[in-house]
Amino acid sequence: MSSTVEIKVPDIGDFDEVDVIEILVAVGDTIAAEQSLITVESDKASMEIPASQGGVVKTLKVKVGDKVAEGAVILEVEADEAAAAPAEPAPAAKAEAAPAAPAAAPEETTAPAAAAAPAPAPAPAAGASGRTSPTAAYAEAEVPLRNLPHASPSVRKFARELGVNLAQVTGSGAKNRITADDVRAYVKQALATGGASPVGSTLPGGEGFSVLGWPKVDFAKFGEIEARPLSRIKKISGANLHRNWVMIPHVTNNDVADITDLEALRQQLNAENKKAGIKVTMLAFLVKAVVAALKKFPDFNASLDGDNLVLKHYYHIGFAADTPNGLVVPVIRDADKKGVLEIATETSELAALARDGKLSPAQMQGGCFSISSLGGIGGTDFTPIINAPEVAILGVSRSSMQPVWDGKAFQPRLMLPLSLSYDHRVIDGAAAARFNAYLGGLLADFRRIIL
Ligand code: CAO
Repeated sequence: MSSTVEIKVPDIGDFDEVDVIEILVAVGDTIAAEQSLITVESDKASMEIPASQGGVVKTLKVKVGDKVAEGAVILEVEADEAAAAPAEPAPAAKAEAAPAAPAAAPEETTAPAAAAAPAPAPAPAAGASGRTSPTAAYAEAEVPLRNLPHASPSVRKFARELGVNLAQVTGSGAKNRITADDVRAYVKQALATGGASPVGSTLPGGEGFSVLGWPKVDFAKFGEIEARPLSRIKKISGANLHRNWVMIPHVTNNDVADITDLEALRQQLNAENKKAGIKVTMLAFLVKAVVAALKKFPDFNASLDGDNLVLKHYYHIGFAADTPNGLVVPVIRDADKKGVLEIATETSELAALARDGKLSPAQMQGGCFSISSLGGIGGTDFTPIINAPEVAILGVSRSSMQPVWDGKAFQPRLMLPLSLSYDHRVIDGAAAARFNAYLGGLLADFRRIIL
């Protein structure tokens, strides 16, 4: 049996209306649930809207250039009820941009060296200032919307970051759609042939760089294998992580904080709040302490835009959340205005939404600084990748009892490893060491937060 079903624009976060910039299906196409139907774009983000339902497209109700809001009908499908997907797709699952340093969020279209996750403050329009990025020229080129190469926003973004003009790339996907692999292949080809490469491969001194091609191995020759497609989140976060790692000069400052007293307070609060069902985690204290450190060191609460540092006067803190499909970075908004209990409640709610794939794009936008806590799992330190366009990220490993010399004797103290990765273009090593030491001091004596 079949029936006609309208597919509508789902919750699109903070935006009242967004522009339709791409139609990804045509009348007569057989579509699957979760397949991308259209790409929409606001002044800050672009995202694909997925199908809530599979079937055959009967009518298209939107065209490129239209403005649509939540609830607007995109198209009608002749739905095969047997194949129908009952649930509204989670818009977050389709949000462009994503797990950056660690995790994900809607795509920035104007941000400088990156774009992944947390949308920054109102970023100056592209081209507002003299950018130094080798990709700037392409990023700022005026491309008529109707002639956009057939590629998803994440692929376009990936290409932009590499300085690749998609008009020169041949698409291998359905209907000649350009995939991330096509862009990679194009870059590899350009690097392999050397010469005047169209990719951003020229170093400031004029000399080019070249890398070996990716090893192509027939693994099946050596034993049994299976190929498992990467999840959408992994694909998006992978591209973002790669870009951030390559484009940001990372340095990590490692320090330890004595959290013996804070852990005692945490346990006391948890005993007191047991009935209310609130679990205070170390993460909630970390968010609060990070806000205080950002206030003391404002350059950490900033984004690079060409020759300008955009300083933010708000404190939205992202935290990496591990989900079955990959990492995402939900954002605690206005963490400076919230207490530890409120932050603890919100982080656990956001982490649960993240695990269920139900975070909205808005819940992953606007971050100023990210925390990646592996403390509940293990490790002594690690190098978190900065969540561009942020300029620093705090990695937290597992606390452990250590002998600490108090001047007369060794005392057993609970020590928490703090790994602060920073963008060395913005932050000097001394400033990073001061930030980390200050943070450690706050965690050692949380009363200092109120000073
Ligand atoms: N040291 C020692 N123990 C810690 C700790 C630390 N730094 N941080 C948390 N723990 C303990 C907690 O006390 C808790 O133990 P109890 O249940 O006995 O109280 C346990 O670890 C689990 O903690 P939690 O999961 O309740 O809370 P959390 O704040 O540690 O984590 C969240 C929340 C969302 C950060 C976590 O679920 C998560 O997803 N972590 C992974 C993030 C990640 O993958 N980052 C890497 C990104 S880069 O690739």
